[in-house]
Amino acid sequence: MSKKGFIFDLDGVIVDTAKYHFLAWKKLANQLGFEFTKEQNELFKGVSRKRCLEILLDIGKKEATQEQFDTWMIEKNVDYLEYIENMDASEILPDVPRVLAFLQESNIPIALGSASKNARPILEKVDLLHYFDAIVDGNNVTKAKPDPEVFLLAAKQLGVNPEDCVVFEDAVAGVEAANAANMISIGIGEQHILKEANYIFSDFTEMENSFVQELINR
Ligand code: B16
Ligand code: MG
Repeated sequence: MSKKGFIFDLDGVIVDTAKYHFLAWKKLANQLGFEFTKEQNELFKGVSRKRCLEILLDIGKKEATQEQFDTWMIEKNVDYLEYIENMDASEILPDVPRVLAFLQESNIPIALGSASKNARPILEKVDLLHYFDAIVDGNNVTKAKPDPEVFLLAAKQLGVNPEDCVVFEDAVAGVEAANAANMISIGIGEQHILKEANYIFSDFTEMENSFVQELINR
């Protein structure tokens, strides 16, 4: 049995920050004179901030100079930071601490693999930072998911071979990135959306410790 590593995505796996991203993007869209819906926000999950703004401008059929683009990226993030300011442990998705604690008690190294540049402060706010041996986020990568860079870097920082890593992901692009990295992909969400994942659970309450133990033993 070789050494295993477990990698968690942040938004949609550990906490539901998608609702705050949505409010901030909606505010910007409205300010620019168009609507932005929850359905459209689905396209933004797991996608980098820059790519999100490109998609938003496509939706609103807006052109932007480089200067405007940069300003809107900053404005969106300032609003997002306001929305997440008061986040606390009550916003952790169900049973995430149970799985993290089980892995830690089993001496399994744990990493975060997120597209967000705000990942570390969010983990601090919800008091989960102490579980993580490595944090790879939007500040450390040059290529966004579905490129495997974020997960390969996380494996490297954990000192674990990519094929011995397990990834929990809620986004299609994230599952693709995990598969491209040759890792075991566990989709957290809906079966028909995450069908490329090796295993799919609607959330962590559906995943027993015995399943996590099987992954460790593989
Ligand atoms: P930020 P994840 C992603 O987080 C979000 O799903 C995505 O909607 C967001 O645009 C991206 O982080 C960047 O976030 O603006 O905070 O850098 O799912 O990869 O944890
Ligand atoms: Mg996600």
